Amino acid sequence: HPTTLIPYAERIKAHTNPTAIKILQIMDRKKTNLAVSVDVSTAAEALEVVRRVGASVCMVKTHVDIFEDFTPAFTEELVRLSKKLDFVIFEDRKFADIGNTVSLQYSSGVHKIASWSDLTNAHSVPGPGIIAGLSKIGQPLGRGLLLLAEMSSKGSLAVGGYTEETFKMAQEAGREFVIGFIAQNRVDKAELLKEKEGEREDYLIMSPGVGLAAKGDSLGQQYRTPRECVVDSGADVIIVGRGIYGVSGGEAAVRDEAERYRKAGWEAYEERLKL
Ligand code: 5BU
Repeated sequence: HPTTLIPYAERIKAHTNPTAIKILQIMDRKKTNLAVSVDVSTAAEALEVVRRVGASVCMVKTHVDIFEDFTPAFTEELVRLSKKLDFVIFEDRKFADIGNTVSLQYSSGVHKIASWSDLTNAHSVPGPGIIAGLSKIGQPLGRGLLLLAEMSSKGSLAVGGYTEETFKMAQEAGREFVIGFIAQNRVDKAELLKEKEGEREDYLIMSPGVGLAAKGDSLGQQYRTPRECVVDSGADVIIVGRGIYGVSGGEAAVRDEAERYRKAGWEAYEERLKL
């Protein structure tokens, strides 16, 4: 795939969305394509994990609706840490409703996601109105959106024609707001990429379902190694949750494990540039 042979830093010029540019700049600056997902039960624990892994990651992914102690103080501190430790914030909200509803869910309620999260994601199942509803809120703030083109879980229905139509929906929406996909493969097939003024369309592919030890869990999650994701399947960002925050051995172990995944992801990226 042509995009996978271009260094992250060179791909910056193919983007106009501020969040896409920021992600690629951080990846290049910190030599990391690792995102850590902090799916712990309290905001306080999540911040502890972020302080430990922050130096190793380009992105921190949250599910803020998990926290039993969520307050706006959490997002304030997360934003502060994102500036200090140099990462972007990705609330993995997986919006899935009509445009009007998602624009309210994105801007309002307890979580006010658009006010603090650089990046969020949406299912394509409702049709392009979901992109319009989210972009109305997020684009003026410089936020980015990923569409869910595939999932890591066993038996996912986001395959084949669904995945292809999701790609086309993103392409039709334009890259001012939709900057890429959550997927297991390069869903931006080389033959579908359009060229404008000599510049080929560039999308960021982010893959969850990454583990160096486990192959899956008891609820359908399936893991691949960083190398399988980045070299074999062309992912740009690897997303790791339990493999990092779930490691036993205390604070230092979590930090070391994040570093181990960062190295594995970065070495895989360097390997693919030489293909
Ligand atoms: P894990 O602990 O590394 O299995 O966590 C994976 C995270 O990525 C978790 O927050 C999921 O909600 C998220 N995820 C996923 O695992 N697979 C997918 O296809 C998508 C999201 Br989309």
